[in-house]
Amino acid sequence: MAAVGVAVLHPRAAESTAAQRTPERRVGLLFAGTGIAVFAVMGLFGLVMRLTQATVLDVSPSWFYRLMTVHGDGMLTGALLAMMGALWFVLRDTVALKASRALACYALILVGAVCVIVSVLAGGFAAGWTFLYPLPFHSAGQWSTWATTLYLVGLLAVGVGFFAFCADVLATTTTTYGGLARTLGVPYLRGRDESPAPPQAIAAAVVSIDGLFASAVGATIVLAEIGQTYDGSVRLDALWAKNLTYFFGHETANLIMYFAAGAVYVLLPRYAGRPWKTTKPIAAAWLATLVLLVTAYSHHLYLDFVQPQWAEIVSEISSSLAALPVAVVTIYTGVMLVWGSRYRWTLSSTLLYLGFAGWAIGGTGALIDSLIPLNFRFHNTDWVVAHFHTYLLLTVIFWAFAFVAHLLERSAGRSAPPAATTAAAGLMVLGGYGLTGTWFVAGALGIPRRYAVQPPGTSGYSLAGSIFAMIFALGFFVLVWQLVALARAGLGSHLVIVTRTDSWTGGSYVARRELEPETEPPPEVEEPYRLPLATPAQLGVGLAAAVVSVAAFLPPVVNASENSTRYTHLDNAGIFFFGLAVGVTVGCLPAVSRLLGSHFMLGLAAVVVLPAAMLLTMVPGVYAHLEPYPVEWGYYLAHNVALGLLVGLGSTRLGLVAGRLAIFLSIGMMLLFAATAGG
Ligand code: HEM
Ligand SMILES: [Cu+2]
Repeated sequence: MAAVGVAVLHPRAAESTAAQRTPERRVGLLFAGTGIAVFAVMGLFGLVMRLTQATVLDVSPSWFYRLMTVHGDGMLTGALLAMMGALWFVLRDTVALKASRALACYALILVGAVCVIVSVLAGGFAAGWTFLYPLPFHSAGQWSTWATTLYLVGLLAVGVGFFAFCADVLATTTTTYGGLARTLGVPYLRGRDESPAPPQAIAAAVVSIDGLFASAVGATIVLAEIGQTYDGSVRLDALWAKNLTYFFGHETANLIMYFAAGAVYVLLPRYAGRPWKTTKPIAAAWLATLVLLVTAYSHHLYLDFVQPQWAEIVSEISSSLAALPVAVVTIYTGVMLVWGSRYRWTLSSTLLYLGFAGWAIGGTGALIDSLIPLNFRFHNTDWVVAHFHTYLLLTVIFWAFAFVAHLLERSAGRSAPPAATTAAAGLMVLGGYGLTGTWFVAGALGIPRRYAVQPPGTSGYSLAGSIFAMIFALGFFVLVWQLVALARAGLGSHLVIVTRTDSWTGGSYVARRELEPETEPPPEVEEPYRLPLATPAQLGVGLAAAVVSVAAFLPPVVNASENSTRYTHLDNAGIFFFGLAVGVTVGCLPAVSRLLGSHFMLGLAAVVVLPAAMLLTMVPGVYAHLEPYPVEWGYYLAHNVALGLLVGLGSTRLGLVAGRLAIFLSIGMMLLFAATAGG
């Protein structure tokens, strides 16, 4: 049976590629299948929007903006899900990720998505997927507060699912490859490591770290806005709010691409018959990306003159640089891998290859827009819509299709007929680039984005775009039809028919049994992972931090803090920090750690839920009326200490890398919240 699913691969890769194991296959299909289903529905909404701008359909503006909001959120979530599944699938060859954890994250994301859909379609929420403050609170009678609340809660659930996924991937991958520095290839770059981690592991570490940053920052702004839904006295600082929102928004949209790159490092070689090895340029590029990913977002604030000038300069430099490392290195090495390899052209591998073009073209469009003199012209025009649709639709979505085709081709043991592959790919390329092409032209002419009713005389671009979108849809139908055929051909390929003898009657019967997996899953890494504070010196640092933060309780500090909401929040953050430092230090004591055991999921829940609880109770509506009463106020402070303590204990269950990062992020959330919600 070794031949099952291998016939479609390159002969050289077929020998070294392990047969697909059931858990990976199922998780991959679930994530990517959901992503593609979401894509189909949201694509239809996209077409309706474009036809409205073309004045062919007569959808009211309030419905246009609802569709736009749910389309943006839905597409990004669907694409992210698909690529999370793909990266999980390729990592699982060497990293013992647990399917149950991936499924828990999936469930949370789904619950969040349902909340968002209800808030938009039933509640009328239509502030765009970026929910930029204060728009959610100025609905002009289009939606009520419950819709805003439900929308924000939905985003929070999606973010929590994503955070948990990243924490698990980071903890397990870095433990498997011997720590963060080694996984990222730092000793290898310095010539001290002969066998670096494979590129998909490097990518996984980088995207999960940046994913944790993005979701922690996103959660902070979402929680601050939720605070305003039940405490009308809360006012956020609009500039801080915008910074946090775009940090989260830019990051998440961008990360999808980098998740995808990680998966392609494994999938492409299976058709090229050559391994995609870690090289110094690849390792260096990902290291640079780790930093550039978090500094590039502020190109969304070029037009905000109150933003400090140094921040604008940093963002112009990092936005320009961000495109270079991974994109160029990956596209170049990927195309070289295919070049002269007798590449095996199947449905999957064709889409993989075509995806590189979207990344190069869309990336160039982004780079052009990130240069300040040009941004004056292109800011908030259809140019922006053009560039991100180019790499999301023509790269990420192509790769999502390619990933599912890869799974199905292998269980079917064949690919789609060449004519069908050509038709599907050809129609989608023509339709896709036609669609984004009309946006590039419209943007260059200055047509603004996010206008339900576009400037008079420009509906021709929208009409052309709509026609191209329908051509794309035609290609998509051919593709789905082929995928269904492959799925049916592969049904039961993991089962074998065996003849058994009934032990009682002695008669024999035929039964189907799961094929024995030919390869063992990777060995599980032992939990709990290495502790965040491992040596006596590190424990000493934890203790010192606790002692220093006692200052937050000193009467002069407390009195001074009562004069402004911002300082009250800072003081609360200090009190939380005290609890946190104690919790981490105690949780890392060997005896206590043994007692706590290996409760990764419980630790993760503490790290995710409790900082959120802290921020939700940090609004004046909750604490202000307690302040005059010493005992009640004491309870409030004790509650903050307790939350910090439990977050600290929880973080120790996440291991050295994810645990330390979780500690850092929970403090960061408090400080960012104080800066934003103190206004
Ligand atoms: C299937 C073909 C697609 C069509 C026809 C389509 C159509 C549209 C249209 C008409 C808009 C509004 C543009 C404007 O501002 O005037 C839009 C916005 C958007 N689309 Fe798509 N789209 C497609 C695919 C995708 C994909 C694959 C993604 C992401 C994976 C995506 C993500 C977005 C986002 C994030 C926005 C911005 C929403 C906002 O401004 O709040 N779209 N799309
Ligand atoms: Cu951006």
